Amino acid sequence: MTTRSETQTTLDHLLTEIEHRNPAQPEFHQAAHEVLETLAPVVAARPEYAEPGLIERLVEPERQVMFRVPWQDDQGRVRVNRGFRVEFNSALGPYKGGLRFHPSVNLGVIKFLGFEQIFKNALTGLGIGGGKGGSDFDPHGRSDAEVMRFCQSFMTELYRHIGEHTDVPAGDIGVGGREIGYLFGQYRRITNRWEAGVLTGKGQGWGGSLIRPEATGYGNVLFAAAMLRERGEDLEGQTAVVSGSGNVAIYTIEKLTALGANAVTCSDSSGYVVDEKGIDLDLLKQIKEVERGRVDAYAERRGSSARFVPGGRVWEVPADLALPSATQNELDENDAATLIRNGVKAVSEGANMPTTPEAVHLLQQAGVAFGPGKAANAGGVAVSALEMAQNHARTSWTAARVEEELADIMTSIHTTCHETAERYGAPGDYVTGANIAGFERVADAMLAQGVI
Ligand code: NDP
Ligand code: 2IT
Repeated sequence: MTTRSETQTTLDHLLTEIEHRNPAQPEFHQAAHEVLETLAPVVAARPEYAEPGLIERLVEPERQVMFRVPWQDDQGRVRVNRGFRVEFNSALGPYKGGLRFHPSVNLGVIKFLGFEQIFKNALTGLGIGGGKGGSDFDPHGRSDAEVMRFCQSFMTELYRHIGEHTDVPAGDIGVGGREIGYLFGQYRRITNRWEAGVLTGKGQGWGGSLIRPEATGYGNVLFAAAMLRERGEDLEGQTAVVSGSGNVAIYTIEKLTALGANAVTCSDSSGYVVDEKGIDLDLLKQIKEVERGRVDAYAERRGSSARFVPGGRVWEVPADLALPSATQNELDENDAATLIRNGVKAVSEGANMPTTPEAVHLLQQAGVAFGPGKAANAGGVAVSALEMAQNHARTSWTAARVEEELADIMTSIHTTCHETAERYGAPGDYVTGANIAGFERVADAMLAQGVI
């Protein structure tokens, strides 16, 4: 029997090898460290997981596709972007994960997201593998026609790699209902198939699931509420800081408000807004979803309760809860120290890997409940899988039914993470619980299916 520390030494060697084999991919290294640094207890306890090659296979994507995406802007100029799809692991089902359109996208970013997605999707308990894709295309300031031409060109290559039984993309940063519509249209045109289950996040009326737009934000609030319940508290009357002002942030604020909390901030890459009366969602939705504007417009139109802080971070606003919902590494050590000083009780990640490893450590040391993204934001992909189920059955469920299923899934993820952490000697540590529980499910499937 190998001890935990011997196992950790083996995992540390593997991490060094991952860094050498995947140079210049710091986000992927960070995600691999986060998972592999918590697996020693389970690998030491269950010898089958120490089988040579198992974890080595897990950290190597099954397939990685990179392609040229040429398109013409409104002036007729040819632009060239790079497209990606990383099909990371299909032991539990078709690859599943979003597409991100943002100038910061590169292979390492997509690999970090795809790697996270494997464990997140496993935690949902549904039959979905892990994948992610996207492009360094920047949709900001582009006309609808430009976005459409870009999406059509992107799908003209991507279509040969995806399919309802193979790989099912959805949205992420810069990809929402509009983009999914253009992507689906081009897929249908090229393949001459009405294959609803090839993409999720589709519009109502042509295969989309009710509650999919809301699911990530709603799910994260339910996860935060479950963490608070463990401590004998609830959301009622709590002040919350939320970063971002996109899909995840908006529906996080909506659910917080519905459950009696006061969400006082939102942000984008220009700065943040603080509104002591609580964010007015109708106004925020109008500015972000309809006008595709910036958050400073919110402060201008809201009146005296709100102000815009250019370049600032929402974490300096005192709050009981923090729900980072913009992007990776947006909450660092200094931010964590500020949150702790201001008495934060829980941090729950709507975004993927928004909290730096040093900040996670500080928060956990200070006794703050910390919900890692792969558990806390799994509601989005879970409802995507429910969308696939509805598509397969050629039916659509009521909003109430989808919301009920989402609530059950989030409760079950919380319980699984909590119990797993306790079982492996890390009570209250949701990072360890999520990583081990996700790993066990994927690893068991990989072992059963042989060396592939
Ligand atoms: P959106 O594109 O709808 O919104 C993204 C928001 O984050 C915008 O307000 C954007 O501001 C801000 N943002 C993005 N990049 C940066 C950056 N580098 N610096 C500062 N602000 C930034 O994306 P989503 O809401 O869908 O995604 C937000 C996060 O949630 C991501 O981490 C995503 O991976 C994760 N997530 C999304 C799910 C989904 O279902 N959509 C599911 C699970 C996780 P600006 O417009 O100025 O760039
Ligand atoms: O990070 C994520 O989980 C998502 N962007 C959603 C993926 C999906 O397939 O719905």
